[in-house]
Amino acid sequence: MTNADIAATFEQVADLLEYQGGNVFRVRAYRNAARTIDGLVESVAAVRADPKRSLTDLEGIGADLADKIGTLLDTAELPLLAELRKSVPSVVFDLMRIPGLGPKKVKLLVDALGIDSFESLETACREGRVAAVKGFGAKTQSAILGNIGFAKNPDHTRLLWQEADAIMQDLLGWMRGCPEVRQIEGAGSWRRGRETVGDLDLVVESGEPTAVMDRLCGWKETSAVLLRGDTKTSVRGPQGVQIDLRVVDHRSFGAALQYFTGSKEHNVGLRSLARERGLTINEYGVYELTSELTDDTKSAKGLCVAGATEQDVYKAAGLSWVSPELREGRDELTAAAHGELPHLVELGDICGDLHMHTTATDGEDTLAEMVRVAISRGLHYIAITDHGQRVTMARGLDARRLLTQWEQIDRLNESLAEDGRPPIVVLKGIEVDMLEKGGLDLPDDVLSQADWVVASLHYGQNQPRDRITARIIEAIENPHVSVIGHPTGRLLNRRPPYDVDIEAVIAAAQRTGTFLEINANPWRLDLNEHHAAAAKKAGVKIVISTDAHSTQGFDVMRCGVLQARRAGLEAGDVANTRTLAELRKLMKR
Ligand code: DGT
Ligand code: CA
Ligand code: CA
Ligand code: ZN
Repeated sequence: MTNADIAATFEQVADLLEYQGGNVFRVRAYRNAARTIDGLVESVAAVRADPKRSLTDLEGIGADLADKIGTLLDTAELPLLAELRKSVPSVVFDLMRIPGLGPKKVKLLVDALGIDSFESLETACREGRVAAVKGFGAKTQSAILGNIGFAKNPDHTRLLWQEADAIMQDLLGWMRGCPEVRQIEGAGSWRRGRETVGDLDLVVESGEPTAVMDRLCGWKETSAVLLRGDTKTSVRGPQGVQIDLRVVDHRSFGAALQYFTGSKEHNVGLRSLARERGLTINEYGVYELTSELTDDTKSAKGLCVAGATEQDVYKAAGLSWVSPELREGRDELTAAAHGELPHLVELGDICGDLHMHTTATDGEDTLAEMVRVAISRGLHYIAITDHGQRVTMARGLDARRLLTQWEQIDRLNESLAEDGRPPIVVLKGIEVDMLEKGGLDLPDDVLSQADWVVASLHYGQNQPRDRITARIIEAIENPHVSVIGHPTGRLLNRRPPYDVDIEAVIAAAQRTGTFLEINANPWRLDLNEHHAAAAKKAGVKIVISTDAHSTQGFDVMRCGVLQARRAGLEAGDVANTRTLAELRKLMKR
C-alpha cells in the first residue's frame, strides 16, 4: 500500500465514523493522520522498516494508528474499515461524493427520506422533500440537484495526474530493473499530461515479451492480472488503477509509443494525413499502402517505411514531432504540417512564484521557511499572498496584521541584500477575496502599498452567472489587482467550476492588462487548457502559481507548467518567466 492508499483508508474510516455520529476527537485523529501521511515525502513503509525510527514519531500518529498502519502495510486491509462498511448502506459512499454533502448531511438524508440511490435523491429534490429536511433548504436542495450529475459522472473517479504520476514513477523504476527491458516509456493520457488519468499505459521494447510481462505481474503493487496475451498484458495496480503493457520489438517501438500515447482523435487525424501520402500507420509502423496488409506482411521488410522512433513516424507523414501535451486532435497536426508548432514553456523557464501562504493564515510553514526553500529551489522572486480578512476560516489578515507582515518582508529583503545582490526578492502580496456583495475585503489604500495582489473568489460560489462574472470583472478593473487567482474555482473530481462567463473575464483582463492564473495545485489547474489558450489568443498574460501552503507545495509548479503546455503556451505567454524588472514593466500599474 502506498501513502496515498493508507491516507485514503483513514479518510474513509473518518467519514464512516462521522456518519455513525462517532466521537469528534476520534474522527479528527483519523483525518489528521491521513493528512500527515499524504504529505510525507518518504513512504510510511520505509519509516516502519527503519529500525532506528518509529511511526509514532510522525505527527498525529499514536500507538493505535501506528498499529493500524502496520496492519495495512502487511495485509492491505483494515478490519475496522470492513466492520464500519458493513454497518453503513453502500449508497452512502456514492452520496458523499456529491459536492457539498459530507457524512453528517448524508446521514440526515438517508434517515429522513430513505434515500438509497442517486436517482431517489434526484426525485426527492425535484419533489421538494430535501428542502423540508432540518438543516437543508431550497438553496441547498437546488445545489444538490445540480451536483448529483457531477458525482454520477464516471469521469470524476479518475486519478489526478499527480497521483497517476507517483504510481507511474514507481512502476517505471521497477520495470527498468528487468534486464530484458531495452526501452520503456509511459504512454496514454499520463504522457499527454491530462488533468486526470483513467489507466496507465506502458510501452516496452524487448525481444523477450514473456519476461517483461512476468516482471509487471511480479510487481509488489500488482493485485490481479486482468488479461494476458503474447505481447500485451493488463494488471490491477495501486489504488485500483489498471495498467496496460505492450511489448514490441526495436523496429516498432516509436510507432507503438505514438499509437498508445494517443489521443484517439490525434491518431485518427495523423492516419488520414498519412493516407493522403499513400501510407498507413498502425502500432507496428508506417507502411506503404500498395499491398493488402495481413498479420504476416505487416512486419515484412521493404514495406515498412518508419517505426523505430516517433520522430520517424511523424516525418513519414510530413510532420514535425508533436509534443504529447498537444496531441488532443485540435489544431496541432495543421501546425505540425506548416512548421508552426509552439515552442512550449518549460519548468526551467519559470523564474518566480506569485501565490503562496504562510503560517500567518492557513499555510503550514513560516515566512522565513518559505523564503529559504524558495531560494534553494532557484526562484528569483516570490510573492507572499496570505488570505485577506474575509477568509475567517484561515484567520485571514486584516489591514493591521497585513502591514505588520509587510514590515517583516521589508526587513527580510534588507537582510537578504546585505551582502550585495540578494538571492531572491520577496514581494509584499495579498490574496484578497471578492466579496459576495461585490468589492474586495481590504481597502484600496492598503492594496496600493502592495507589490502584488491576487484576487480570488472563495465565497458565494453558487451565485448566478451574471453576479459571479460581475464580481470578477469588478476585481479585474481594480487598478491594484495584479492577477485573478484560480479563475473558475473548480476542484477536479470534487466540485464543478462556478458559473462564469470566461470570455468576458478574458476580455476584461485584456482591456486592463490584468493577468490570469493557472493555479498549479493538481486539484485546481484552472484556467484549464481551453481557457488558457483563449487568453493567449487575446494577448492576456498567464501567471503559473503554486498556491503553496507549505514548502512542499512548491513541487506542484510542474503540474501548472504541464497545463500551460497543453494550452500551447510559450515562455513569452507566461508572466513569471520574466525577470522581476520585466515583470514589473508588464504589470498594469
Ligand atoms: P485514459 O486512460 O482514459 O486516461 O485515456 P488514454 O488516452 O490513456 O486512453 P487509453 O488508455 O484507452 O488508450 C491509450 C491510447 O491508445 C489512446 O490515447 C489511443 C490509443 N488507443 C487505444 N485504443 C484505441 C482504439 O481503439 N483506437 C485508436 N485509434 N486508438 C486507440
Ligand atoms: Ca490510459
Ligand atoms: Ca489503457
Ligand atoms: Zn491561495
